[in-house]
Parts: sequence; structure tokens; C-alpha cells
Amino acid sequence: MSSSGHSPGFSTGCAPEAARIGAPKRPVNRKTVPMARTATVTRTTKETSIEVRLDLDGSGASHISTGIPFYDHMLEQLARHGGFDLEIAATGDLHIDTHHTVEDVALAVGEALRTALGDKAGVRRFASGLYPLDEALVEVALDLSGRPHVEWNVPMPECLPLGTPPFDPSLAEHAVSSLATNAQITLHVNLKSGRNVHHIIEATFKGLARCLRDAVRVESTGVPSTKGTL
Ligand SMILES: [Mn+2]
Repeated sequence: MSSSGHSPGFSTGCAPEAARIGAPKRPVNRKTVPMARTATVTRTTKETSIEVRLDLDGSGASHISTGIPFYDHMLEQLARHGGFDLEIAATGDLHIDTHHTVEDVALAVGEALRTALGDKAGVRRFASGLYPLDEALVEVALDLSGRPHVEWNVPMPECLPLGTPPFDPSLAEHAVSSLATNAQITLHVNLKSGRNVHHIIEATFKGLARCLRDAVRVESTGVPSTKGTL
């Protein structure tokens, strides 16, 4: 039996001073209270107005409206294959072109990812894979490193912009790198093969989603870094 004074069998009629002052009125078992990994990001500039809600531990449900149908289609892939719940409501200066809206939505989603991940306690951290879509094959590897770094090796075949308003294929790199930069992840994307631009971009978003799903999975305790922080 310990002589610390905490044992209920060791009655002195009075608990030690430090134990009485520091003790919570209703003890909480932290292990039974899961941390919500969610974020809400509002981003407003003269070019765009964006609201993003993200739940990393969702069901893949999404409600996405950017005003750019092809981009909505890609962001739905992110939610579905990431296992996230994702809501995005964006309005932007589409009368100029789709560039600002694509970029700012990606920045907001990246910020939501970074915020929802918190201190990254227990996360798997690394993920990679090969993702096919018909003839297209894309390799994605990422690290929730806390250091934004993007290697994009996806030579896009000549292609007309996709959808109306148009999503120019060159915006795929801008979207993915903006997201990764604000999420503070290290990301490599390599096109292994592919001819259809829709397929190449969609395989990229699906691969990014699947890697994020794997990397954010909580599989232990503590921060997975010898530095002690990510
Ligand atoms: Mn598609």
C-alpha cells in the first residue's frame, strides 16, 4: 500500500492539500472522449469568398459548390476516397477566369486539413500508392511533415479546358500544390502513364485522397517524429 495519501484505505480524515486543490470535481477519463478532428475555414478576399467545413473522421459525404463543375467533381473525389466529410461553398470572380477560385478553394481546404490535424498525435503520417483510372496511372506519396514541399511530375497532354466554366488542365498542379502547401505536407505526384487528361487529373485527386486517408489515420499515441513535433 502506498503512503502517498491517495489510497482510500489510508484514512487520515483529511486528504493531502495538493491532492484536494488539484483534483477535478468530476474525474474525466480522457481515453473515452475522442478528439474531434474538424475545422471550419472562412476565407474572403476581393476575388473570392469561401467557406470550408471538414471532418477527417467522416463518411466520405460531401456538399461542394465552387461554380466550376469539373473542380466540384474532383473535390468530391477528395471527400469520398479520403473518408472525409467535406462542405465547400465558394463564390469567385469567374467572369475573369476560374484561376482565383480554384487556387483559393485549395488554399482553404489545405488550411482546414492542417487545422483539423491539430498536433497529429498518433497519426500514421506517411502514405503512398499507385492509382489507376483506365489508361492513366498516377503515383502519389505524401508525408504530413509540417514542411510544405511539392514535387509535381505530371506532363499533361494537350487538351481543351474541361467543363463550363472551364477548368484548364494546368490548374490541376496549382490546385494540388496550393492545397499541399497550406496543409504543410510533403507531396510527390508522378504520372506513370496516361493519355486522357480527365483521367489523369481524377486519378491524381483519388490518389491524394487515398493517401491522406491513410496518413491521417490514428494508429498509436504520441507524435510520430523523433523531434517530438510535426
Ligand atoms: Mn470523372
